[in-house]
Amino acid sequence: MKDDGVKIIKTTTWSPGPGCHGGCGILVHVKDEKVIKVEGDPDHPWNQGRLCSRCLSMTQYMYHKDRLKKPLKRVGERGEGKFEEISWDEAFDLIETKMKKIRDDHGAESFIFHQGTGRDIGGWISMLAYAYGSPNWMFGLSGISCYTPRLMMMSITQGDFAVVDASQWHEKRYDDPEYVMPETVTVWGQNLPATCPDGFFGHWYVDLMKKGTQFLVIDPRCTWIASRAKLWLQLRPGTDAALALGFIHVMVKEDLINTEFIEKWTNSPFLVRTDGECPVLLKESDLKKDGSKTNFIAHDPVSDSTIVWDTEKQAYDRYGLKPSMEGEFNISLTDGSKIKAKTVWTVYKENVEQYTPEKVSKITWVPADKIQKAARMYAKSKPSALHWGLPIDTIPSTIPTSQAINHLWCLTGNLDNPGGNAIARYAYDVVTYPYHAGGSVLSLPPEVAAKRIGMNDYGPIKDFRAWAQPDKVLEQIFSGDPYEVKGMWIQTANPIACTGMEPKKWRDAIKKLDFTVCVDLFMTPTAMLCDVILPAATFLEKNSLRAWWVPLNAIKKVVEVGECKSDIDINIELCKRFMKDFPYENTEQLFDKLLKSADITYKDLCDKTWMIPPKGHPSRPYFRHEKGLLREDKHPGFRTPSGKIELFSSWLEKWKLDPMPYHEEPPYSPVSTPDLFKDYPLILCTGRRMGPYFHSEHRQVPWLREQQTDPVLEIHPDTAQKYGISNGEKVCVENWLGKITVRALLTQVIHPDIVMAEHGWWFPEKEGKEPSLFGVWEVNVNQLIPMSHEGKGGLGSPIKSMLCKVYPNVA
Ligand SMILES: Nc1nc2c(c(=O)[nH]1)N[C@H]1C(S)=C(S)[C@@H](COP(=O)(O)OP(=O)(O)OC[C@H]3O[C@@H](n4cnc5c(=O)[nH]c(N)nc54)[C@H](O)[C@@H]3O)O[C@H]1N2
Ligand SMILES: Nc1nc2c(c(=O)[nH]1)N[C@H]1C(S)=C(S)[C@@H](COP(=O)(O)OP(=O)(O)OC[C@H]3O[C@@H](n4cnc5c(=O)[nH]c(N)nc54)[C@H](O)[C@@H]3O)O[C@H]1N2
Ligand code: SF4
Ligand SMILES: [Mo]
Repeated sequence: MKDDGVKIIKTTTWSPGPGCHGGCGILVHVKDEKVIKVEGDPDHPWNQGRLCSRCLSMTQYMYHKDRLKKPLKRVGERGEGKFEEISWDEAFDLIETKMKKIRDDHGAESFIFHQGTGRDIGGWISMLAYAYGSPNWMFGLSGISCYTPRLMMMSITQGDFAVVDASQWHEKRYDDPEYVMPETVTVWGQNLPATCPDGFFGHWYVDLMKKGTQFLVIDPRCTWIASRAKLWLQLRPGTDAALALGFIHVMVKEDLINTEFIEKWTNSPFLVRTDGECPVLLKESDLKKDGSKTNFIAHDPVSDSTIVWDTEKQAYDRYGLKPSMEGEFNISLTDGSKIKAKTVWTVYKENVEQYTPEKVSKITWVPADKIQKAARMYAKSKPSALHWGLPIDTIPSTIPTSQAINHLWCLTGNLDNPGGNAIARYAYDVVTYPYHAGGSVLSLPPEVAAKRIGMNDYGPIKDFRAWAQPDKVLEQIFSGDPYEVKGMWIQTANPIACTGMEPKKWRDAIKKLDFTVCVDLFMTPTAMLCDVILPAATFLEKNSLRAWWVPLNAIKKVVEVGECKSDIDINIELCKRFMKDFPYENTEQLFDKLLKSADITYKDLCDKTWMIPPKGHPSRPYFRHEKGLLREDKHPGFRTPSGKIELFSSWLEKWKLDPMPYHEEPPYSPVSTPDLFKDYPLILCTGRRMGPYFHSEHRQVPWLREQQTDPVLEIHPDTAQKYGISNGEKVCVENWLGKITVRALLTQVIHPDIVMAEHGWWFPEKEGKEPSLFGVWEVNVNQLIPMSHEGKGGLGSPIKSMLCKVYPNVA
């Protein structure tokens, strides 16, 4: 405490407040039980004192006059805007009665638990869903098109998620002796200085730039980083798989791959049966002779014969041979039949053969010589690190696209090495999000999990992450098939303004349900349609923790505002009402359980504020695959079924998806729908982030709103001229699904054949009740993007690559 009565408290950010995925260290200045200022904590290794405008505006956000401060109950018709304040006891009683009745009458699965992006919520909302008994916990974005595709593809390919190593695992950061600066960082469809997404802080790229790292940028727009890059490839949206395969083609042709790494750590020497319609990975049971593990094959030059052996180690010991990466073999199977087989690497090379720079250039619009140059720049740099962003998730071909890009670092050995792609695990393995029905907080019995919507349609929905599939959920709300959906709990989501594609369908869906609850901090277009609204606390008004990825952080309750409650407290109270033997009495008990793997109590973590795992811990780099730190069986290798990086994916094969990467056109494009393209001759890209705003949030906050008052459409000056549009003019953006009116921003950063629209817009100052819903229908670009276009595995959707026309708004 200083003399002026100001207390300074160290804590960590996480939603709600900035909204952001970041976990910055801050110093909170408190006077008379009120926050008067927030500043960056210079000692926190993550942000080292730096802060964005959203955190710096926290006082305006948390003490805003429009903040919800008491529970509300709807008293008029849905959407009429008539609510009355009720006490928390009344709210909990009402919710308990209504939700239990739906559970009794229709089964727990008929209630959907809907969240938005990954913030401090996944653990607590899935806990509530499971305590109630519903398997239908959902992130409402069509095709779950944010982060989940990335997480899943990296998990099934290499067993773990990986990010650019910007020294974030070290207390001393760039000065740590173990750390090596990346020679090149490739930024693939990501705008980090504005977005700081997913456990990464934008300033780290600026730090690396200053220290001499060169940048390769792949983006249809000339972003801030692109303007400072050594090489920038301006590709057509949604063609990233072709580009990555073009890189691989060049790398293989010019021998820019790390053969030693590929031989040792990937499944390239495994055998693929090639005499059927499509290549099939041969299983151990097909090959084994005496019950031993048989995975490798080689050509013995002495006897000129094919050797199939038990384990890699035995092969080395017994024959002194390395597995053969390449070749075609005649194999006798255990059932006596004879077949033809090739190694994975052989079929892999055949697959990439077709992606010549010339062909890829036609698909992507990137000149062939630039493709070659970029592939060389990426592959020759040592170490080389690569990060991809949201646009790789927001396409129906997200699975093969993520896979192709992921392979770049697997083929060059830039994985788990300093300055390459570091494997990112939750600090100390403290996990709150469930990755399967056996979640970290509560588990779901298999017969209940089996009712998850989308489970029977898509392998990834069945086996990874435990989300319900949102496109199928929306369809089922209207069809009632195979069972009726009766209610929705919405916590951290705004489907009408942001998360939902075809948002008018979501409006009708919400209004069709028997009972809906929204937990938010402000009245939103979505909350306006709900039956009960609960006021949530900001991160400065709650206790919580964060382990995404490092450090392990405490979030501390500093003050209270109105009667707002934290999401965790709200959910624990309801869990106790819905589940007889709910195991946690309060948040601290729950946190202590989650922190067991870090061997610390929540109270002690609060005293420290943050902790970084020590060297040698499985959640800290490097070279853990060599030391047996990644796998449960403690063997060297990766956390995949085979222990190898699976270039030919056994999971994709199991899900009846193509096991190797390929290019697929977006569903609406000049190539796939040439007739539509005649009427809608511009590619509509959406959702490039705005620094002052997090998605649909923050339009109320004066310091943020003054940075940008209304939504804009980025359009190239030549294109604007062609359509008679001048800078700042209101324009209509239209396609066969809908129309919005926004302001034209003439800018050379965008390709002439592409326009970029912002997402998440509504106007808190406009009429809230229907039909206006805060003016959301005038500006919400999601009206031009369809639902039910999810990709083959139930993941991905065409959020960033649609078609449209643009014309001056003369009305
Ligand atoms: N300020 C702010 N920060 C945020 C958010 C926010 O709303 N506001 N949202 C957060 C969330 S949930 C997310 S998912 C992240 C997303 O953050 P990022 O992963 O950085 O993604 P975007 O900003 O959507 O797009 C990044 C870049 O991709 C380019 N791009 C568009 N289409 C394509 C394509 O087909 N291929 C390639 N290669 N590039 C393309 C765009 O031009 C843009 O420059 O940001 C997070 N951070
Ligand atoms: N066209 C287009 N649409 C997009 C995108 C795009 O690129 N283009 N991006 C998509 C992506 S990647 C994402 S992740 C989604 C994001 O979609 P959302 O996560 O739904 O977006 P937000 O507007 O950040 O948050 C929704 C609501 O949650 C409230 N909220 C925030 N934090 C908390 C909290 O901790 N507790 C509670 N109870 N409430 C909270 C906010 O006040 C807000 O009203 O949007 C998607 N929509
Ligand atoms: S808005 Fe910026 S400063 Fe705030 S938590 Fe996110 S990354 Fe950190
Ligand atoms: Mo996202």
